[in-house]
Amino acid sequence: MPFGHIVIGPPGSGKTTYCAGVHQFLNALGRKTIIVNLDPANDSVPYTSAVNIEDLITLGDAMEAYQLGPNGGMVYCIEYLEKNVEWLIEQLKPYSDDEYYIIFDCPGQVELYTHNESIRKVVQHLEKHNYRLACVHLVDASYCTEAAKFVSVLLLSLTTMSLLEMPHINVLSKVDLLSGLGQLDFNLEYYTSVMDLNYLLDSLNDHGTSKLFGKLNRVICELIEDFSMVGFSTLCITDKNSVANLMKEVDKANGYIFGALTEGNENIMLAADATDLLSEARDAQLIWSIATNGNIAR
Ligand SMILES: Nc1nc2c(ncn2[C@@H]2O[C@H](COP(=O)(O)OP(=O)(O)OP(=O)(O)O)[C@@H](O)[C@H]2O)c(=O)[nH]1
Ligand SMILES: [Mg+2]
Repeated sequence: MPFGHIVIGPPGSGKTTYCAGVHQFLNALGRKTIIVNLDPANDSVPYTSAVNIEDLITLGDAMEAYQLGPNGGMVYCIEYLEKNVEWLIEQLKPYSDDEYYIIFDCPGQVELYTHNESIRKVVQHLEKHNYRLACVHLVDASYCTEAAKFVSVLLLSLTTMSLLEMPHINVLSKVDLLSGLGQLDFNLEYYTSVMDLNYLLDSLNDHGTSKLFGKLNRVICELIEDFSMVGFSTLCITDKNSVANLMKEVDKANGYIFGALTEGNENIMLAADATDLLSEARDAQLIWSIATNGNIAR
């Protein structure tokens, strides 16, 4: 019963860096971890993958054979992986007992998680073979700096959650870079806990937004709030505590914490247990000196 997680998110959100960092972190804790590279556009990666989609199909071959551009080629590669999912199962065989923890580095094409079904089908197939997986969805924390970007990220997260239908953790990545991007309108915990979105409406509607779109913005905010399914963890990949806190969430989501907690990682996971998501956001705000312009959302 191997555990693991897939790592998804828009281009440049930090997926490959995350895989390398978490791989190092877990191995240092004595947890045998492997990385599966499912991104045929990953040119030079900072890790050694145990399984690599490029041994099945390369982006270049797909583009050349079918005269596709990079986006079409990528979709072709992932659909090809879905059709040949038994290849992946076979490649994973040496790692298919619960001694191993598996991290899947996925491509950044957003459509693969919003309306194309291949990744979902590959995950479902792995689940049928008893892989216990969660999804870690990285989005760049810089989206917090503008209301419209933040709302679009919330919608993206909801759409992705509803397509993949698996245990899901949304993460604001590269939180250490926020301090260089000016002041946030609200404290970081406002963005991580996705509190009362009405506070964003003024900013959303301050560009001479027509009545119709103003109303649409309000309804979108209400929709996101009504489902209250989206929240965020924060991450700076070079900060051990930040990685430990996130791994605690992931271990809960895929059930690892109940099924395979071994000596070695026990202590750090217990230490991480002391943190909740709100205080994690408060700590991150302090550690990374993220300034706000004094607005308070209650
Ligand atoms: N400051 C900072 N930079 C980060 C962090 N995580 C990733 N980066 C940087 O963000 C850039 C993009 O990271 P990648 O890991 O290549 O992102 P990706 O999501 O795999 O990108 P694609 O595969 O192209 O979709 C790199 O320059 C990383 O060094 C972080 O936590 N903090
Ligand atoms: Mg990558």
